Amino acid sequence: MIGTVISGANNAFSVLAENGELVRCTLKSKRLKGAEGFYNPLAAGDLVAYEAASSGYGSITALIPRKSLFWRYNEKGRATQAIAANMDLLVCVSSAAMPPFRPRFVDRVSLEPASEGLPFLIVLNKTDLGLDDDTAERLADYRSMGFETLETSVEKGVGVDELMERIRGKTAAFVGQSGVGKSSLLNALEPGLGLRVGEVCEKYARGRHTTVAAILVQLEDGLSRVIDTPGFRRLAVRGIDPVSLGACFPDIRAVQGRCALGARCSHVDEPNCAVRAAAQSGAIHEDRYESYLRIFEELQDTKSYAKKSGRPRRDPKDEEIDDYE
Ligand SMILES: Nc1nc2c(ncn2[C@@H]2O[C@H](COP(=O)(O)OP(=O)(O)OP(=O)(O)O)[C@@H](O)[C@H]2O)c(=O)[nH]1
Ligand SMILES: [Mg+2]
Ligand SMILES: [Zn+2]
Repeated sequence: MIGTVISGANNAFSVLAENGELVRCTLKSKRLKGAEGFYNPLAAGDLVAYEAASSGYGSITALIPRKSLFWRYNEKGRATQAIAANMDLLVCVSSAAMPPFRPRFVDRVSLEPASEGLPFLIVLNKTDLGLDDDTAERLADYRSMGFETLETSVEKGVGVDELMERIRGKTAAFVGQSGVGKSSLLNALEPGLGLRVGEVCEKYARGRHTTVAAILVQLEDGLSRVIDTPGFRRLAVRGIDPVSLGACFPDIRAVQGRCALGARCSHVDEPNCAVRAAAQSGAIHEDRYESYLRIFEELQDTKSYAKKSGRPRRDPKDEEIDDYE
């Protein structure tokens, strides 16, 4: 039988059967077919084949190939951790304040959907706390590059209907830093959803990691599904060849064809680089270029290290907390 993973970890998963029943499943074998090489075998949203046992119980025999995936590089486990699968839309939630807007974090999140061709929406929540000029300008900048954005306030009920319209009939995964209001937004979409919401620590303006595991929720219309995920502070970028990084930044992609070295230009220090020139003139926002440079370096670094040692690097910098300020 085929079902959808709602939540779970290790060897205990809740699977939504096609008839709408919840089945508590374990894995048939430790090495799940189709999930080899991942830190965790299954993510919320995964489609699995399972054998039904006694009523309400089952065992998962295989992972059905994913049509999309949001994953993180798990630095402790040095492996790819699947967070949410099979969504039609990835929503990156950020906030206007508490915690502050972090465009360099949004840049990082945007890379997976860009390289996968997955629709991507940037939500700016907590607009009731005030939208400063800098944030408004950055948001307009994202729109001008072709990103889809939406301003919301759960507090004032702003943008919630628009968000519902955008995700209707789809599976949408919500990701972002802790405390930006992912669970609050989902609760606002439908009364009674009851996802846990936590306070933001006043002193550091950081969330408290209230959501601890990803969970897929089917909305009342029976067609729309949302995946709430735990917030994270950092997102290490992996799995993109440094030479194709520019293509994942729409603003860089638009000008990089004019670099003197053509496709060989990494836009770091080559002569007559159109990207660097655009960053200097302001045509490309300096923060976007900064994002590009940092991620490029990170990718180069891990690539050359993996070549030498045969395994991915655990960067000492990874131990530090980078809030992308
Ligand atoms: N002022 C204001 N506060 C909000 C808004 N949305 C959420 N909050 C508050 O922000 C805090 C964090 O909300 P959560 O929904 O738990 O945030 P989260 O993104 O799910 O956080 P994690 O589960 O830790 O990743 C709570 O105190 C919410 O009440 C908003 O639009 N405006
Ligand atoms: Mg949450
Ligand atoms: Zn260049």
